[in-house]
Amino acid sequence: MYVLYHGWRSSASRRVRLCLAEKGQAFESRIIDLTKMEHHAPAFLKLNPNGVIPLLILEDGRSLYESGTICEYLDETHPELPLRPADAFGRAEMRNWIRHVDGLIGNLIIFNWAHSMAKVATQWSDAELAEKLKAVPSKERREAWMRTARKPYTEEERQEARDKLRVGLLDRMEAMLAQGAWLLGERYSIADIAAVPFVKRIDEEIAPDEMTAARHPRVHDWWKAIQARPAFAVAKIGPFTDA
Ligand SMILES: N[C@@H](CCC(=O)N[C@@H](CS)C(=O)NCC(=O)O)C(=O)O
Repeated sequence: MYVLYHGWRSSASRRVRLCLAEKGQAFESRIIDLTKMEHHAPAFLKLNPNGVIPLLILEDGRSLYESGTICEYLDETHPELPLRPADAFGRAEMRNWIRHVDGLIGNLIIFNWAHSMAKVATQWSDAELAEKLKAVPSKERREAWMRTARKPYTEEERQEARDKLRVGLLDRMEAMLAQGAWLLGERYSIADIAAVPFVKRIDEEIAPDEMTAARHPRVHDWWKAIQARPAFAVAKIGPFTDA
């Protein structure tokens, strides 16, 4: 059986759980607590030098990271009910979209880390914070942890992030959905899966007013269709905040 190192609220983990659910694949769940920096432990970094979740351990013991790559791997190895376009061009477009959505993650972090991560990180002493930051492999994430612990994002920064998600995600999706019910046309694909965790957060906290039928009608319908898929419930894409 697959073993998935993940977090219930982690966006990238949610993608992989959705893909596993679409493929009807069970997995052994290993929760990584980001507030305890378990993803920066040496044993974890050995498997994913980027120090992020998710991480999938295959049945033969090999491991894979990067949610988009994992989803493609799962689709290739479980080809029934394909989640990728049948042609090379379509698959190339799908990868470009996933890469584009991945590039927006910083805008999500501004909102996501203000909850349970901030609750814990603000309690660390300067010495503890410095020690923890030493293990964070990327400069961007060191900065994100530092901001979360010491310098909360301002309302201006939050608005800028909100605007980037509206233009870079929702407006782009609205245009793509003119071609069909799903982002790449008539076939539900990993392109849709890639957007789900972002849209979930926009809908529940970041900019719910942008999700109305009046503001983004096609995204509004797409989101309803996504939530009606049996895999959505199986993947447990629940509320992000404790409230
Ligand atoms: N591009 C990566 C992004 C993974 C990622 O950023 N994971 C987040 C959770 S959604 C994480 O582990 N954050 C903790 C940290 O950066 O310290 C993927 O798609 O797998």
